[in-house]
Amino acid sequence: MNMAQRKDFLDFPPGFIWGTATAAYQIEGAAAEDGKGESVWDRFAAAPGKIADGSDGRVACDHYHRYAADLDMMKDLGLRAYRFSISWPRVIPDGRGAVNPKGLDFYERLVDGMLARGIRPFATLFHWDLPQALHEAGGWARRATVDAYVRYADLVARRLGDRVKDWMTHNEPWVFAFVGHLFGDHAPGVRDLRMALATAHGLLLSHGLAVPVIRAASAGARVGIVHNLEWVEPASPKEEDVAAARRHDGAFNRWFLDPVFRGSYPEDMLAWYGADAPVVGADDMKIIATPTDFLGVNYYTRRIIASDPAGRGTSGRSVFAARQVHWPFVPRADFEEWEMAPEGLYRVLLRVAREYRPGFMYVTENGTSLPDTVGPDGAVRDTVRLRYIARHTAAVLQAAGDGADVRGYFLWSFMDNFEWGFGFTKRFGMIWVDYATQRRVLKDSGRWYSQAARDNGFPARDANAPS
Ligand code: IFM
Repeated sequence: MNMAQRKDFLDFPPGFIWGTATAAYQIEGAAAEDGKGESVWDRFAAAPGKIADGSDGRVACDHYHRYAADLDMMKDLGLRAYRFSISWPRVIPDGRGAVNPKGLDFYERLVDGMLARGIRPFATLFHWDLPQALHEAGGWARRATVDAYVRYADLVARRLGDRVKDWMTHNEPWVFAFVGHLFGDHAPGVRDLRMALATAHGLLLSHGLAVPVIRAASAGARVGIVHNLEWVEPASPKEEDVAAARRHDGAFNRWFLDPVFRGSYPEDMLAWYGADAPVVGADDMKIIATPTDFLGVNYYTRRIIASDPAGRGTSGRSVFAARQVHWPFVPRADFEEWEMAPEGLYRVLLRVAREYRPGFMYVTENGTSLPDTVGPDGAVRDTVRLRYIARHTAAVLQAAGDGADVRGYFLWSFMDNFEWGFGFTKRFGMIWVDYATQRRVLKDSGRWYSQAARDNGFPARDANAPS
């Protein structure tokens, strides 16, 4: 059958990747097992009052012990790509000293387990679990941490690079830098703009330095970075609202895209940050702009922004003199700030393709949290999520049709997990997890996604989209 001709059906390009994603600290557990060192998240979560439900990632989904059964489920669902992250302190407990062979062995078992099941591994090297010792030595603001990361990237790529060919240096530097070092809601819980910007710079610099190192260790590897991007619109045509929206876009999107793809920080934001802007070494920007193969786009929301010098900015702070405005009628996720706006994903992909020419792209994360429960019939009827995924993947298809080279979509997340400062109160998975027993239950959305992956598309009516 010619799959491209199905009537009333959204056919995705041949070879489109339907994957799923997780991160080490959110699922692995085994936080102090087999020689793993302490990460900033172990330390942060242990402090009273930091996590909404008082939980931590010590056990999480116990994936460290249950990975084989989890991969079996992935295979049974017909998912052929898995984006996972490697825990730096599991591999090098203090970040820069002795290597922990058992840590590397775990990732080897995991990767071999994927390959044995026909699942393509997409590895992220840093998804926020910085070794605590490196944070105490000054964190990403120090060149020593940048160099330690490059050593770690080299070590992991040498060990796994014959089997892993898709690498991501960092996940969402914005979140680690700003939520962790300006807003203080994430580990390591610092509240200092200068520190946030220095952290972001260290992350970007380490990315640029690691790209050739990974390529050298993993022949034929494709290497990229993952940014969380938002579609931003001013709340009104008023000059101050337009300026606030531009500032939000500058802080959130351009501060991370411009260096990687243009080799410079945006001028307007450098002026806005003034003396807090990072110290930039002579070759830093050239290094950060080392050409990559692809960009990973994490998309969760659009934001409508109004000027408000004293008001709540993103994440409740006014550093950007802006405030988010919600439109009535737009459904929101369980995360109050997040509007369900698939057209924003379409626009982000086209904007990035046109303005930054990043090679190709993957949507490396997209998904939504809902207060899922298991019904008396044993099912999790998460119709809202199902529709969310259908509409967002339809937006990806539309963007691909309009010229954005997007080659895959990774649903966040494979299973419910530890959602950082929200602990276990948010459920993003296609699989529901009972944390007391570690029972897994496939949600309706997971069943739908599995079918879409097998069919490389789905009926247009699922997304209310024209076929
Ligand atoms: O759970 C996170 C993930 O670690 C990074 N991107 C956003 C997800 C949902 O908040």
